[in-house]
Amino acid sequence: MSRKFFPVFALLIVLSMVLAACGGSAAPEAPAEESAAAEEAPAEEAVAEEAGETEGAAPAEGGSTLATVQERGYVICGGNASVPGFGFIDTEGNYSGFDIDFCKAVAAAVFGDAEKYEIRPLSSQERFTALQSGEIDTLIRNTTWTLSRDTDLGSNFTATTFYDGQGFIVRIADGISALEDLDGGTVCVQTGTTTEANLADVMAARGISYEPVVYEDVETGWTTYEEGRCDAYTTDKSGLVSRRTLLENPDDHMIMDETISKEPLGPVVRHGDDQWFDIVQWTVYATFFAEEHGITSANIDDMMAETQSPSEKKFFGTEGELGSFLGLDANWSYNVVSQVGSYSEIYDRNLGPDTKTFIPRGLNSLYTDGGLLYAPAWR
Ligand SMILES: N[C@@H](CCC(=O)N[C@@H](CS)C(=O)NCC(=O)O)C(=O)O
Repeated sequence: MSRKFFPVFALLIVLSMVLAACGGSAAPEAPAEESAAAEEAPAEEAVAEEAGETEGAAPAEGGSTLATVQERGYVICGGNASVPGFGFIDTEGNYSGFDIDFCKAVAAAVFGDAEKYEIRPLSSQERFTALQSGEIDTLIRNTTWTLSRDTDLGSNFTATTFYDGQGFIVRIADGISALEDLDGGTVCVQTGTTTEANLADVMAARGISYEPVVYEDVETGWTTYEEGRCDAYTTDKSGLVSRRTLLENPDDHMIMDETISKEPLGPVVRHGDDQWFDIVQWTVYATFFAEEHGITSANIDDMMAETQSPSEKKFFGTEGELGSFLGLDANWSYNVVSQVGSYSEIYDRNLGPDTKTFIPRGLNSLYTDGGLLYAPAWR
């Protein structure tokens, strides 16, 4: 089962789109730094209102998310619906993407069935409130690990699945190739993101004057850029590669070389539930381990039958009791890889050379290939 939509959230999204449209969200607003802080703080009343009102909601703080998820029969991930390659909903209501696959991996680890998941589409602003209220079990949606989110916002970042950085897309015809060329210009940026504050910091540090064109709704932002009402659009480079594919003439736009920040993206859980944190984190590591060991969804049964490696035996669950330490079945990681794949399979399926959203692996390569991906010891 892949449960696709949730009426209350659908309503919230429609409402926010209506508000964004009515409120002319493309108009410049408060200085980026202030509004970023305001957007990111979880609205306490909203959290209180939402907590407990959702059927099968996970415990907002403490308690066993695993028990709640098992009782409910599926895992609920907060996802993105508008970033192809990472999290995207098609016209038939089906989700796909790199982040969606990691939600499926968690479902495979917990249930032995990668289809036992539901995606709740969340905007940048909604995501932390949804996590805090127990509305979702895990947030898997191009979310950057920052100190304040990891502490003050009550979130715990598990393993990073995608090392990213913030960039800029511009119209080639405008001849902009460096940040300095944006002096006196306008830059489209979405609220509730790290993007907004990074932009303000870097422009101030480099003495570049610009006008932020701040919007709430992602579609409004891209329309604003496409209509030429801002000179550049800034977000994570992954988001730029992804959304460029949706522009009317992608070839008219280029992503500048400049990378102005570190944006480590990965699944997030609530404070107060170490077991659930471990499950989500080690699910990601299972995909790294599989790539490190050359295990794929295609060869996993042969590898399991033939391996003499102690750590691979533990990985397959044919030796040891590692699964029970997580509260899962012995073959949990076998289920992750056989049903969803190794990290490289997940990456290539969504972001590989044969996709429209091709992004070279770069930092997202194994440590043995010069990247940052590294699974801790399987024992
Ligand atoms: N990684 C950054 C930015 C993530 C982000 O939300 N990016 C925007 C721009 S592509 C997005 O996904 N918007 C989709 C939406 O709000 O529906 C963060 O965690 O704040």
